[in-house]
Amino acid sequence: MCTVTCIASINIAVIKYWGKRDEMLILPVNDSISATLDTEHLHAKTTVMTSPTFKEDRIWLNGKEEEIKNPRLQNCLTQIRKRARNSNQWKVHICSENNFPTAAGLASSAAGYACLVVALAKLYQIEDDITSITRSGSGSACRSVMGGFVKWCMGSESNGADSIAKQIVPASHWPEMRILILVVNDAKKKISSSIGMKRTIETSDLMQHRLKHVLPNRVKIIEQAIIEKNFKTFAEHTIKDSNQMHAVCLDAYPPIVYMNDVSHTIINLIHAYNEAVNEVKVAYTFDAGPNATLYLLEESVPEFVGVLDHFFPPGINSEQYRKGLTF
Ligand code: 2P0
Repeated sequence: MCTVTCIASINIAVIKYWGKRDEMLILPVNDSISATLDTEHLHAKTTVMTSPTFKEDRIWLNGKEEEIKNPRLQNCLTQIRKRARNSNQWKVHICSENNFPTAAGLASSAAGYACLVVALAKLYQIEDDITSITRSGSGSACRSVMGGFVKWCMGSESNGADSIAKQIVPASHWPEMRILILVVNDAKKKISSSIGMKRTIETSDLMQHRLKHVLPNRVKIIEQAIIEKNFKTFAEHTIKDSNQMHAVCLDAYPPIVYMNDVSHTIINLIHAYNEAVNEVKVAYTFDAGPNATLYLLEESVPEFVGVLDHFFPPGINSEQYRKGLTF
């Protein structure tokens, strides 16, 4: 028997991946940029095992057996076995656990597939670049293979050979950076990212404006801001990109709405706070769900957590916030 265990963390995009140009190969319509959290907190932990006694490939997610025939999972397994350097033909058993809510817009599939592919690559002794395999599991997973700030370059080749993730800077480059995740609702989202992206690409006019006139510049600006540790520029573009992703979702037909009233209350609070301190100290971003991720510097954490505690006192559920809070 052979066993490998790996841990991979979620990543939170500041330039959103939203739209595919090739659904089969999972090739994006734009470059995206994210930060991968350290492995201490929100992570997937995956153990892969092979043994001559295993009769079939099997997978357990959070302790429950799931369908191994899932096409994306099959894609990953097929590609791994094609590139294997050893001649291990034994069946594989996969056990994966997330220590955070699955499919609630917290990039669980990114951490899960990154972790799975890294573990399988170790098991099958694959040493070359594996971002294309992680991408075939879940697009954003390719960004979770690396730490720090990571850019997934859309690439231009039709086979996806140059659609790969690259580290912009390691986490140690900006050690003062902190990420807070505000879990508004941990229920499974109603419209998956894949369906949301497809509908947006097919029906949103605003999406064309985003792709042609906004993103090429924004990607360059935010990359430079990360390298120069310019928080103000980084924060403003992070906020704008989140809002634009949700704007193109709303522009899709039928419209897609991922944020709820609590999400909007958080947005209002952050703008009010930044105005009150006369500085952009906190940035927010929302993925395909109502939960907020905040980027802020270490020095701002105590005061801002105090503000959060004041407006969102622990122990009150989000339904009460919705009714009780106005800014
Ligand atoms: C991102 N999201 O850049 C964006 C922002 C959600 C909102 O990447 O279809 O689960 O598997 O490639 O990777 C979520 O999309 O989609 C995502 P697939 P994935 O983080």
